[in-house]
Amino acid sequence: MSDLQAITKTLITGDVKKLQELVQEALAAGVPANDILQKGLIAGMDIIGEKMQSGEMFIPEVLMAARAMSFSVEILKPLLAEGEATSAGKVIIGTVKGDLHDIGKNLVVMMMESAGFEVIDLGVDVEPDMFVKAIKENKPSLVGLSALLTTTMPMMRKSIESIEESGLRDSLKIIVGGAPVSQSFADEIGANGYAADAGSAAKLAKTLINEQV
Ligand code: B1M
Repeated sequence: MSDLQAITKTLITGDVKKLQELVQEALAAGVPANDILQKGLIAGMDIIGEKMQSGEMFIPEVLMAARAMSFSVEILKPLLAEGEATSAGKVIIGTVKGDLHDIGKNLVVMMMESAGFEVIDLGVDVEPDMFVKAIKENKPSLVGLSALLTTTMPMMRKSIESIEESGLRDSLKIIVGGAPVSQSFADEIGANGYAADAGSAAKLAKTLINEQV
């Protein structure tokens, strides 16, 4: 079994200690951090998703795997993120109301911070009004909305509407992302952009903020 296959398999078991050891071993063997993330950990999460759907895995087991993934991402963090000294701008990010998925959103936070943004992370299950309140308090250049469920995608529209109703929409850019989200959905709900992954989200944020100034 390759290093990456072992990582995928161990992620599914949710064994934090063993997974961390395997990640360290793969790094020591010269496997690039991004391959460990994409081909080992995220590939494992996709299998977990299939197992959830087919009823082979249940929520407590998925939570253990999610925890093991988060601890392992901590090891990769310094290698994935090459920080910039200057501030690229202020960003507010959150997973929308009704949605508790945060692994992808946390990767977006990490990539944005490493691209030099000051990121205010509102966490998960964020009410539209919480975005509005945080915008008023922090005056960001950009807001990022994450959703992993088809049932919470409408909350992205609702969050953008609340920002519009508060009169703050023209002062910032809004980007959306998450597995069920697409460019056409982003256009439909009036977001400024859509990013498929964490690296693209950081690049898109830079492009949009540079357009603004
Ligand atoms: Co959930 N879950 N889950 N889950 N879960 C999915 C999303 C699902 C596809 C699994 C499946 O059935 N195949 C399915 C959704 C189906 C649908 O809506 N069509 C699902 C379901 C149904 C549910 C529950 C309803 C299950 C239940 O209770 N019966 C429930 C809902 C709870 C809730 O949110 N209210 C639920 C619960 C959970 C756990 C809590 C157990 C756990 C989350 C733990 C956590 O996040 N702390 C969990 C997990 C782990 C998953 C899967 C297995 C993995 C998600 C993940 O972390 N992926 C997932 C299946 C899957 O995705 N294959 C599944 C890895 C992560 C790096 O990728 O999040 O896509 P991702 O992020 C990417 C991009 O999407 C993008 O960049 C990231 C990095 O590249 N991105 C952005 C994300 N946000 C972005 C924002 C941006 C830009 C890019 O700009 C702002």
